[in-house]
Amino acid sequence: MTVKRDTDREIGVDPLEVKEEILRRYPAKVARRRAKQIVVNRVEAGEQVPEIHANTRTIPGILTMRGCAYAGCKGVVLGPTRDIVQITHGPIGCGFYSWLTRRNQTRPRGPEQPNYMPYALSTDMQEEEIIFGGEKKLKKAIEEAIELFHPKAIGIFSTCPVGLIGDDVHAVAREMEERYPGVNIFGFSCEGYKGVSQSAGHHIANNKVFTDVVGQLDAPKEGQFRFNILGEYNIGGDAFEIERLTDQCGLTLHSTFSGNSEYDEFASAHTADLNVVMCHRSINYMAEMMEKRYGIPWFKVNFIGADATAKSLRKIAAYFGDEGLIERVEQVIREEMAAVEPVREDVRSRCAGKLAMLFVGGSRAHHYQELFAEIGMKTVSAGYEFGHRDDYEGRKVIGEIVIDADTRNIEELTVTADGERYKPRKSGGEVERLRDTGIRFGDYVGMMPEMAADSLIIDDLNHHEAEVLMERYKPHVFCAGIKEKYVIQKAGIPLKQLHSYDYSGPYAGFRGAVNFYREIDRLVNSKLFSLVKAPWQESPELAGSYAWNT
Ligand code: CFM
Repeated sequence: MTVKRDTDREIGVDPLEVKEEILRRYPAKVARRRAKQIVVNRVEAGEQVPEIHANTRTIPGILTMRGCAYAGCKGVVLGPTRDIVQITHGPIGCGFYSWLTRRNQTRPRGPEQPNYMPYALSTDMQEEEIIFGGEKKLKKAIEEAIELFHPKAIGIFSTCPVGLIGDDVHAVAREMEERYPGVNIFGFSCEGYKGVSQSAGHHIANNKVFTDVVGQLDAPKEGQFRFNILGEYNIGGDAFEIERLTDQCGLTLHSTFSGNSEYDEFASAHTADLNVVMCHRSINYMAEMMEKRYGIPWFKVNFIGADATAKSLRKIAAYFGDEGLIERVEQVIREEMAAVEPVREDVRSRCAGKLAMLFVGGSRAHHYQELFAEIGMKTVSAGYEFGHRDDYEGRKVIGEIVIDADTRNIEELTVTADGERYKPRKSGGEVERLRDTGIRFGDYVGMMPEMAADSLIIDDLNHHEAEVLMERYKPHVFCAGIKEKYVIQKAGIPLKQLHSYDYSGPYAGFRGAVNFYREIDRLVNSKLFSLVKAPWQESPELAGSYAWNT
């Protein structure tokens, strides 16, 4: 299939028909299940949107885009931290393929400061350990790591076989901590199969970092207006751009979970006065738990998109309520926007009216719609790989979510206020006043209320469905990951990787927005893709013969 498209025509696609066409290919039972995960959007009063089925098991046999719980824990949440030694307990492939592929960057404060990110540490489990147990080898690995690096902290990440054979990584962590006082050693039961996707791994990571790291160090950073950013992982240097901006504004970024981060920053994060949440899916648990235990309020921000960045900086300034800060933030926005606007207008003149689709993880399919809108492009279809209903419909539905066996599998911590260190950061009256200005504490609006009616929302998109979308909508750009990239491009549609950024970035903040506009301009206006001829156009069927006994 190669998609032929006329530029700038009306969309003229009935989303319901597309949904029916998708479902027609499935056996009845599969079609019934998928029907609940494919929803035509409607937005009614009170941000009410249709219910979508999400965070449930992928049907066996379907080519999903999802990853595993280990990926969500080790790769996503802890991966970007530079000075926690991270040991993958398992076969070498799990450690190797989660090593640097996400393009999270880091910048140690000086040449003498530790940075373990360039290392892939694994116990390299073999048959012998599968049969006789791997705890001995794990202890040896920890010993070696301590001798080599003298780290402050070590995380042990469990892969599937660890759970299957019953190695107790937590007992090993306790034993080794006794042997090496001063090194914080903690294990994660993040076996790949622990959940229906990497989302389970986020939750497991949040829990352990909260119980074993946050609150270990009562050392507030120097500076005014101290806050943490949760759910920003410094892909392609995004966190560097955000740090540049918050520095200019005179804010004190205490810690980022976990882009460009250090152990001590996590350990003392409870001393900051505000948490702002970028990626709601991966870290909302931490925001909630820190609020309950330490009294730190949180609200959602978005640094993807120039207007969204400006809005987020304004919200943070309003929260601290200092006139000087508010003025500085306005000045930074003015200066930065002056550089953004001419590029945006120029790119918009070539991109307006073109169509985008976004199928990414658990938050970017929402955030990046901002950037497309800024250059006049429409998002006609979007979905998450592993978002939950609250990521789609907004946090207001959390109470209605049916807890199934897979969710119950993951521990939900009971968190209470810390006797000494709980401290409300704002009085009730101040919170009310800020709410009136539009700050929604402890809330996330979700993706669907911010999307146009009739856009097609698809959870856990698969290969067959992506093909139907391409044929019917003929989008000008399709955003997804490396597993989708070449299939889509062979059909003549440019694919922008929104996980790794295709070796580019940053895309956050004002400079990031400029990078993104330019790149999308190059992609959607390139003649290259109309010249692509997929191999199957010439010979639609593969022919082959077995070499048998020759
Ligand atoms: Fe959050 Fe992320 Fe994402 Fe995510 Fe991911 Fe990612 Fe993602 Mo890939 S934490 S949910 S588990 S924003 S690695 S940096 S790009 S799928 S949309």
